[in-house]
Amino acid sequence: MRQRTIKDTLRIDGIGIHTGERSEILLHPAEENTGIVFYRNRTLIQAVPENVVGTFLSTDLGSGSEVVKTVEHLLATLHLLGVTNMVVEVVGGCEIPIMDGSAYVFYKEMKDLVVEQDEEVDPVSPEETFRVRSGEAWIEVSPCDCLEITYEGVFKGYMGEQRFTFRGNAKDVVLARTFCFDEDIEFIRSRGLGKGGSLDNTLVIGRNGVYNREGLRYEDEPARHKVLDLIGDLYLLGAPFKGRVVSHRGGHTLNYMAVREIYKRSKSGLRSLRS
Ligand code: 3BW
Ligand code: ZN
Repeated sequence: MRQRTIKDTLRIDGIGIHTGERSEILLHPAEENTGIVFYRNRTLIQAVPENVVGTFLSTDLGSGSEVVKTVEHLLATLHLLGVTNMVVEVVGGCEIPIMDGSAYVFYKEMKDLVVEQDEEVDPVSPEETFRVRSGEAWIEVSPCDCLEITYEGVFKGYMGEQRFTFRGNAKDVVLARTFCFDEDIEFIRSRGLGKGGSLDNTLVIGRNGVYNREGLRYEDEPARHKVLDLIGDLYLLGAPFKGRVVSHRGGHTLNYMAVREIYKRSKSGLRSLRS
């Protein structure tokens, strides 16, 4: 497939779900073989596995003393749109804005700006089937001339078991919001996280229903959002992924374990990004 960027700089601002701070991101077009690069306080942070500095309730990148938190929903949008070259300048707070908790704003603002470039990119694809696991959670990665991502969740309360499979249609996942359970908020806040979290950007699930007045966007919204997160985390490979992934109760930490394993085993991708 051809490499892609966007044709104009796009500015988006909002608050970070974890820091609660306002930030503005400037999405800049970039030349071939740039990859996805975050830029903050004169520091460049390439979106590659080596730069992952955190996976607890978000995926965070860092280099030197600079950190950019919560990159997963923006990366998912870029992955879905096949945008391979971009500089994401982060001004103000150190976190990507959460917007409505989904990838919708990023997707809507960017989709008509995407342009193809002259050079090709080789997708990253696994050569054989393997699993990574942590406790009862696992992720299975297998070769396929497709992009197929399944999430199997066993959620608390009435959300119960959910399974959703993405087969290439971005519209199935871009609107799914991040979520949490009411009983977990105290713990999350005690860890200094979720300071910007609210009903405006998070589906908050209680014992018998959701707190959000507008309700669910899909009955399986949490499973769809988990797929969105996985699409974003997989883009840390530095090139579009081609293959089949099934995540059973995974999260950012397990996603990252799968990414490192795919990366280690793969021979393709944006070779120029590797030293
Ligand atoms: C809660 C949970 C997460 C909040 C604090 C108070 C309120 C609302 C939110 C984010 C992976 C899916 C969910 N990552 C912030 C974050 C938060 C995500 C983690 C998850 O989407 O599983 O991309 O803060 S968990 Cl009222
Ligand atoms: Zn998410």
